Amino acid sequence: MIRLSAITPSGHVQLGNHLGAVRRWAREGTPSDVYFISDMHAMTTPHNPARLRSLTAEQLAVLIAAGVAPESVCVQSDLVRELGALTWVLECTCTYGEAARMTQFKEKSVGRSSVRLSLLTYPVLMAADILLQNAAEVPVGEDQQQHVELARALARRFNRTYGEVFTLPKAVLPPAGARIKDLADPTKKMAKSARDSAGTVFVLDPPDLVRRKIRKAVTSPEGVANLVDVLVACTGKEPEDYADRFAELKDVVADAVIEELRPVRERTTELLGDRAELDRIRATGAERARSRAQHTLDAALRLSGLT
Ligand code: AQP
Repeated sequence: MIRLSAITPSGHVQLGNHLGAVRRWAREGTPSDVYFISDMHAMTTPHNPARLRSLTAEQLAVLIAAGVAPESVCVQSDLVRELGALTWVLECTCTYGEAARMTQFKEKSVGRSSVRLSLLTYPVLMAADILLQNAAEVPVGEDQQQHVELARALARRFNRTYGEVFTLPKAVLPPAGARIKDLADPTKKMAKSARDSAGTVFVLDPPDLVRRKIRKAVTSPEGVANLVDVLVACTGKEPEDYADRFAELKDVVADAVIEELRPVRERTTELLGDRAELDRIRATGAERARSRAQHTLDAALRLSGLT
């Protein structure tokens, strides 16, 4: 069984990405899985090419530093030709209404005077990412569940219309930390590209900054529930285990987060100092993902009447 998931270099990796996704890829992943940096998805909102390239390298290092097996990581754009071809076939399988219903599209396009067409269509590219590799499970945080459901619907429709080729994928959510909230505004989820970074803990933030951000966290009922969720996700313990320490909740949470992130931050710094090793891991991962994609792509093109 193949598991596949991705992270988009739209900003620095944040605590929600780590607890909701990356850490699970490291703990539960097997060498046949695929975990990649979705750099093409980062172009759906205005982007800077040099920053995109540097965040891609940084995220590759963070994944490996977090313990994701180097043989299962790759970078999306290394498969740009294969993905481009399958995305077209899947766009011809998806309706406009299905794409326009996506919550993330609605949230990210609201109030913008100019919206890239790719913001509407990128869930179809994401479906191509998943289906090309025959993934059965997609470990994601809650916000990506709807996109995985779209991938499943497209796979099922294609198989019924043209012939069986795709594995039907399903989203798998973590028991805790599926939706970490912004510390300064717990009505929103924590996000890499939040306008104000005060409520976002980044995986590479130094410990004193992590502590400061957590100390300033909002303590509304939602804010406290979020801190407890972070604590449970970091330590694997139950909230009751901390019942006598709730008065010092923020310090307890800060200690747990700092300890959780320390090895990732330290190892990422080492890896970023060894670009040749990162490039080697990237090239090996691309080769592996590309060769595995070939059979599915050929079959999908043939069954839909192309090639
Ligand atoms: N706050 C979160 N809590 C739990 N899981 C989260 N994820 C994201 N935010 C949280 C999960 O992290 C994985 C990688 O996310 P992504 O890079 O594909 O994009 P995203 O979901 O849009 O993440 P961000 O950080 O919010 O990025 P921006 O600001 O660019 O939109 C996914 O599995 C996601 O569910």
